[in-house]
Amino acid sequence: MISSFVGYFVVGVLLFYSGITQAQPEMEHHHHHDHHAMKMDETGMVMNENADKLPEDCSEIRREYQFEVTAGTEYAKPFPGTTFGFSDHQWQVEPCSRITVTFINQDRVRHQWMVHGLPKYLYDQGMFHMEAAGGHRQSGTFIVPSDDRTYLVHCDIAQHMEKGMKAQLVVGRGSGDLWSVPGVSATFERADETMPRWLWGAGLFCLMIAAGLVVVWKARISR
Ligand SMILES: [Cu+2]
Repeated sequence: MISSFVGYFVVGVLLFYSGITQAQPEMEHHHHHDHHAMKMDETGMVMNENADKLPEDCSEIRREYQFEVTAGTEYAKPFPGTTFGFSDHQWQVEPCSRITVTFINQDRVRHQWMVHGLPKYLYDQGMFHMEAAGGHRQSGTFIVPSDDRTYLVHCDIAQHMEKGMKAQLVVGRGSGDLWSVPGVSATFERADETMPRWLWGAGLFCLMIAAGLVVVWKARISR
């Protein structure tokens, strides 16, 4: 009941959103010279792209990477409990490298490839963000700083991360695996285990009630 209500709400938001993107095809013009670089059209968007500004702690671009990332339900198959997935859930790069990601969406619903925790003086809200409409692709470039760090990459659309669209970008030696990344630190099987554990608790509760009843009954008998 509640979940179907949430479903209607999400569909409503999506319809509203697609209405906005279609009603304003000149959006790209408005944002073209903006500080927060943003490309947007009916195929999706690329936000905070940065192909030339070096992070303060980098004296040069140390390496160039080109990744192709595909998104779709097909990539969820190897991971029980997931619905969506990326073709890769982990990328390893050198510090101070320039990364170009081509993001291909094979599903009908929108998907995002969003990196968090980048320096805020270069990336608004510390993120580089791409969104591809169903059946479309986007391409964008960003530069990572020099420190060893593991960055969260995910799709921010409601429930998509929980359903498998969670990944990590490891710069240098990284700073430890993130929790619940499919194929890296998959804890989705553990999520399934919470069901029996919950049932176990319920069983124990019933047993205690039964024991209590027996005690009361015996007390009445002995009177
Ligand atoms: Cu998604």
